This record gives sequence, C-alpha cells and structure tokens, in this order.
Amino acid sequence: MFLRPNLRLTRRIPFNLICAVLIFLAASKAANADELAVWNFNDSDLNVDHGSGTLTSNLNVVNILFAAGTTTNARQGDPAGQALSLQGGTANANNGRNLTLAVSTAGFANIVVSFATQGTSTGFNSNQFQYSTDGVSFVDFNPPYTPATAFGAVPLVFSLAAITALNNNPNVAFRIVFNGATSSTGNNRIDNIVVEGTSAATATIPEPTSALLLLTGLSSLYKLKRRRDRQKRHSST
Ligand SMILES: [Ca+2]
Ligand SMILES: [Ca+2]
Repeated sequence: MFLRPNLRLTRRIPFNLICAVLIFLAASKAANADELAVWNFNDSDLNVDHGSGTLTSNLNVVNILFAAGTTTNARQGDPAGQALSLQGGTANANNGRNLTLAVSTAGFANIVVSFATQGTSTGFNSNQFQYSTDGVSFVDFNPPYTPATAFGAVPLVFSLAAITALNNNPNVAFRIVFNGATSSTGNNRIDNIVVEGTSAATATIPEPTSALLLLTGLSSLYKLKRRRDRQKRHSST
C-alpha cells in the first residue's frame, strides 16, 4: 500500500525534471549583454584581462607607459589599479599613430565599445575612433573626441548596434587614432576598455533549431510516458 504511490512518484520525477532542465537550458540561451573583451591594465601590459582579444599599438614603445587608473567603467569588481598612458613622444612622433583592438564578435550583435580616458593639456586632443569589419580597412565612427582632464564618472561609449556588419564576425577590429599632442610627455590615459554585445540568441528568439529540438524532445518524452502508463495499466489488470 505504501510502496505504490512512491513508485509512481519516482516514475514522474524524471519526466518533470527533464522538462524543467530543457526549459531552463532554452531560457538561459537568451543572455543579456556579455563582455567579449576587457582590458583593465592593472598588470601593466597590453594582454586582455577578461574574455579574449588582442590589443596592439604602433606608438614608439618608450611612449607606451602605465600610470594610476580608475574604477570608471571597471568590470567584474576590478580595482582602479593602473591605466594605459600614451605619450606624444619626441617631436610628437606619435601623432597619427594608433591603438588597435581585434575582437571576434562571433555569436554576438549590438556591439558596444567603451573606456575611461583623460588627457593632459599637451597630450593627444583629437582622437578618432574607428571600426573595421575585416581587420584591415578602418572606417571613422563619430567625430574626433578630446579627453577630459580627469577620468570622471562617465566613460566614453561608442554604440555600434547600427553597424550590423560588426555582428557575428570573427574579423572585427576597433582603432583609436591619436592626434594633437604638442609635447613629448603630453599624454592620454586609458583604462577599462570594454567590448560587449548581446548573444545572437537574444537577437533572434527563439532560435529555430533549438525550439525544434526542444519540442521534439518534449514530444518523445510525452510519448514515452504515455507508453509506460499504458504498460502499467495493462500489467495491473
Ligand atoms: Ca585599471
Ligand atoms: Ca592585462
């Protein structure tokens, strides 16, 4: 008498549990904005600190330095630590040179690039943000910006959602071209560079193949349960 309800319960649990897991997996594919690459410069190098991507520069190596950073635009609890500090260089040789970020956006859309920056009075004061869909040809985005004299509370944000060729593309790159430095030690600091996007699953809910697989799976489980129930009824008669 006491065993019978327990047996029925244990037969039901796997079906309900599997349904719950499948629904959870389908829902979890609809992610919010994800950080694809983050540079916090706290370890005083150009290597990416969260996610994946590469950062290179053609400034003179002696003018690529690190100095006190900020928590503005910091992610994942990163402390202020260090920031990148780029100098004009001897005879302002670095005017016209750049910082380039290569980041795959495979699986992502609505790409946004942001960072905190500040500049000294003789540092670069006319900096052009650019994007590339092939990592080779770069296109100006927005007019040149002039960094404030202090990091402040708000980062510079370049929202590239309208540039759909940047979506789901392994060859994406971004570039800041520096200009306007008027002394060798005039500089710009940059900290917490973030490249983020929303997962492609969010942009096209539901993913047809996922929805189909889920429905097929649920249908098979339902048929299996019906068959078991029929067998149970037959065996009890
Ligand atoms: Ca930092
Ligand atoms: Ca690093």
